[in-house]
Amino acid sequence: MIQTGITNDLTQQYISLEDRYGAHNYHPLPVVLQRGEGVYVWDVNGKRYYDFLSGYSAVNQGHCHPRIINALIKQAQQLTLTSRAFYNDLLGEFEKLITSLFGYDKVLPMNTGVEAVETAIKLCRRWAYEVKGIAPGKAKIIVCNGNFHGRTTTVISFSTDEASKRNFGPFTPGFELISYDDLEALTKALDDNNVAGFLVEPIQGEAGVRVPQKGYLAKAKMLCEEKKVLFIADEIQTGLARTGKMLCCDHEEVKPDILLLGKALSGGTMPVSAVLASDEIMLTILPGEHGSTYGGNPLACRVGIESLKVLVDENMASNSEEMGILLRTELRRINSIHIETIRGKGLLNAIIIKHAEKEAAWQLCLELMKNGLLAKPTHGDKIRLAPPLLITAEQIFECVKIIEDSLKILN
Ligand code: IF1
Repeated sequence: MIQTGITNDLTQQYISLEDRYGAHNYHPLPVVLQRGEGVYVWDVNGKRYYDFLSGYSAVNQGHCHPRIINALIKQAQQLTLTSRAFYNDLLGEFEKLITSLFGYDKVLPMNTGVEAVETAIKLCRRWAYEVKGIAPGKAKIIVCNGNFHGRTTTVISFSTDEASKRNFGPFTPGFELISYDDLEALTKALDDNNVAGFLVEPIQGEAGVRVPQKGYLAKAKMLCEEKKVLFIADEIQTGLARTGKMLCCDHEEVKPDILLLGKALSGGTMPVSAVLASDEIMLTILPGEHGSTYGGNPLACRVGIESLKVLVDENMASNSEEMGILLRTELRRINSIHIETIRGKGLLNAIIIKHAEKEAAWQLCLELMKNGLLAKPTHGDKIRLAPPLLITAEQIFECVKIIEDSLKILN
């Protein structure tokens, strides 16, 4: 039985149910949510919270955005899944919209983010052997320490987080780890004709919102170009207006060779992901060589179209940019001995807590929860602050006040 130290019976009832019948693969905050709207969520007792996690950036458009929900409902009553054995009347429209929005020849639709990552790994290897001419089975993909790209066995093969990979071996070969935000290390690793790709998060989310030095992405892309290596940007968390631009790579005007999107591509309703690339790369996969049951289903396409349109129509990237600057400015004004640093871009931010006590960040999150704001620690001392992108200045000020008041619990 998970003892959460909470008094409320109703909450405890739900938690006990999950404890008894569910795998223990998460350690959630002791709050049971029942409703969401915009920047808010409500628990089973009707208490309202600001959601500062946004489903790990899947709810950029805000909870239950009316346009996205209406599109979902309407399509759900018409046609949800055809499989790719047949055409459907929405996939082409979705493909045209997303490829023209981001400037690519083709898109391969998948479901979860990690499926997009796996697809990119297969595309990169296929391109390596059939276009670049690397010897079969020799292709290498460079990846970064501190990465998070999902939880399949191949993807955790190159994780540097022990908890994500312990006793899940044997692992998939063909990956080379270098330090993140380290151009010298990248240059050295690229000095190998078997390198096919460089897979990188423009900002490392799970590692605690690690923002690389200015110019890192542009220089890395240039180094890859010089060596005919594919620059693969995992924008599953940083993309879709989260960091103040439609893509985090846009801050440095970098055009990835393969672009990965997910999470907010469906506005937090259902898993929708996408891999975008040129014809030279994408057409190395022939009919019947890759796919998935739900990839490109009409429901996902309809929701994806509306989710992209909402981001553009409601100027969410510029609001994310402005509100992010306001949030970091106001957080830096808090004069707390417990704040080591504040970092982020747009509305992808983190507070790094300085405290002798290991559990300090968790304790702070419990206090934030009590005061009406939900956030979660990542890797011990970092608390990600990533509200939905429609948050207003007034709400930012209110949330900073909640954070300032809650920090006192650490005194
Ligand atoms: C969990 C965080 C973790 C991602 C990037 C691919 C994926 C993710 C940059 C895979 C997914 C999620 C997974 C979720 C918690 C969250 C997460 F980084 F966002 F905080 F775990 F590290 N690339 N991130 O961030 O996408 O297959 O999950 O759709 O696993 O607990 P997915």
